Amino acid sequence: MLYPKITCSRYLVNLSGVWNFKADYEEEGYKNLWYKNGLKDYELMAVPASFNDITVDARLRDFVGDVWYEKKIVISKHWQEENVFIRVGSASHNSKIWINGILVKEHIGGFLPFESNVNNEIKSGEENHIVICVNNELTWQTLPPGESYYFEDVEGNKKKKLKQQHDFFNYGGIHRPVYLYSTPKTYIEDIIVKTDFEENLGIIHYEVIANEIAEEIKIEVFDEENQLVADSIGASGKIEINNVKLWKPNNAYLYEFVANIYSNLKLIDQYNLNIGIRKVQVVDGQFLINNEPFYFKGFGKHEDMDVKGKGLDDAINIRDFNLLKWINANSFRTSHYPYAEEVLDLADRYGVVIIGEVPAVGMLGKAVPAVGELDGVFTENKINNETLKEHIRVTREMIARDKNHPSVVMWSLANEASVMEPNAEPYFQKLVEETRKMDDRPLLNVNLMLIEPGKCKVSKFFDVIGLNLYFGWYSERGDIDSGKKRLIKWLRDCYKADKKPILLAEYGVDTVAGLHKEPAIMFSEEFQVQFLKAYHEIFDQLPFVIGEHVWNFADFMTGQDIVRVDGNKKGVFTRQRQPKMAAHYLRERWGNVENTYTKQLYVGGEE
Ligand code: GCB
Repeated sequence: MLYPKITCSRYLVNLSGVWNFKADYEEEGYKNLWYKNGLKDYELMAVPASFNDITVDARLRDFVGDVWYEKKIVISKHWQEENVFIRVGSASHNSKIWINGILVKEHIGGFLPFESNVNNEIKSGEENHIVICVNNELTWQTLPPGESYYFEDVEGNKKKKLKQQHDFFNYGGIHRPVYLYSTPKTYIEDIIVKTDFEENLGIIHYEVIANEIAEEIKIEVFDEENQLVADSIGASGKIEINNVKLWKPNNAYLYEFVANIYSNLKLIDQYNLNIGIRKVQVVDGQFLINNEPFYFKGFGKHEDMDVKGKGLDDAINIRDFNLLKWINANSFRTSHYPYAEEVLDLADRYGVVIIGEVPAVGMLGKAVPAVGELDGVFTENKINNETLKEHIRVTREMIARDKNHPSVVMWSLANEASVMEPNAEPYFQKLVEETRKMDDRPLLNVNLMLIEPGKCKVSKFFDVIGLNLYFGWYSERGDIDSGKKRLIKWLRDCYKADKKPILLAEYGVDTVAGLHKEPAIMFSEEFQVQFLKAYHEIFDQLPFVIGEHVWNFADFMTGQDIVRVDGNKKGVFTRQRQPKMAAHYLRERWGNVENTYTKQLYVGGEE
């Protein structure tokens, strides 16, 4: 799915801003036809933003159910001749859109875009009534899974609540921009670009998909100086670029790929895409970018901030990329869901390597942070065949959206699923099989520390194993030394069992900014530094460890719980994006660890 943009043949209207808004506390919206009759007694709401932290009303912050958004807009009469689409960047989690009282789109899933052609429903040159209903409930058949239920207090009052296993606040609302955009009647629906190179020759395999057979399709490729470096005719083909400049981690080079559709020698539609030429492989236990080993230095992140929650914010996003550069990081995982396309555009430009994750988080018999025995969830009425279908569908949506981003080097198909269960094996086998048909990037599965070495039933299907390890924090609490001993044994045992390169996908500790203790204790800034240093001493001894992603880039909001003080405080930066002591330590370490860091060459099963 192409991101909407203005080109010589397309136009768009950004509907971000202030919308009418109403939370449906009494569950009356559908009954009273709000989508047709409009909202009465509404309040004002920002789009894009989560609705939860905008007001001072705890009932709205914790609301579970339908919220309604409404906007009235006149569109140009010139759009009569065009195709018109409405497109929502994302809304959490399930949405419906009505134009002038007519349902035009339903979408399940909170982190990916959805759109609909509205030629028949929209009135050019007149006022249009747009209503979007967003529901923030989850089930065992959604990604992420969860369960809503009615809680009854001692007086018999009922309230809808959500039970979730994942450790971040279940923000709801329209999180990414809403656009109305136009295309010509014959238009480019999609572009697929795959790149490679041989010595100095860059290679682009492309496919341009139009909604109807186009007479002529012409491709032009421009370099960063806006010079035409190659062109081609036809809906698909191979383009070669001499003296290619590769897209490299921390050193991005982007070409502009321009697709043009002609009819009777007249340009009908044009779409331009930034592309990077690079190659990714996992070979002999190494992660290779452009045939060079790549060592991941960076973080698991969240889309999360004060007031806006998960609402797209360019200022925060650019600040984050500046901080990543400052701290000498080269990568991050979009834990635990696909981030905004605007974020991936920045990653392409800053040369930050991305692991794109589907929202398969919390496929677990306990809420995170989980300790003790886990109940089975790969069962008939929990994670079942319907969930698998949804998992495949969402993965397909993510790949369809993100496939052309050079920054995205790997897909993460799950975080902390209950993969020691026998039923997890056929589930993941099928998921991986289907995903490999969609794209050829390496695949990652991320395991929690309750899955003991050798107990993961699904590692064999994946290219890289991610581990989330917190010894010295969730176990050996406060005892970094003992945690470190367990860590090295654990990593060696995991490698022996699975023989796959290991990415430390999460390790870290909650740290209250400004809390200093000598000797260090849990939650102090000193403890965070000592913990990270101890882990790095181990990683540096193990050649099969191909990267380190600290949990987390910044403090983030979670549900209320006795183990969370105003959210999760494992950030190396505060929620306001200021450094803790550990940020200075990481900056120094990562300044000395090359992107191509390898510890020693090894073959097959040996370290
Ligand atoms: C994990 C989860 C992450 C949590 C983190 C923690 O393993 O993947 O979502 O936030 O632990 O801080 O407990």
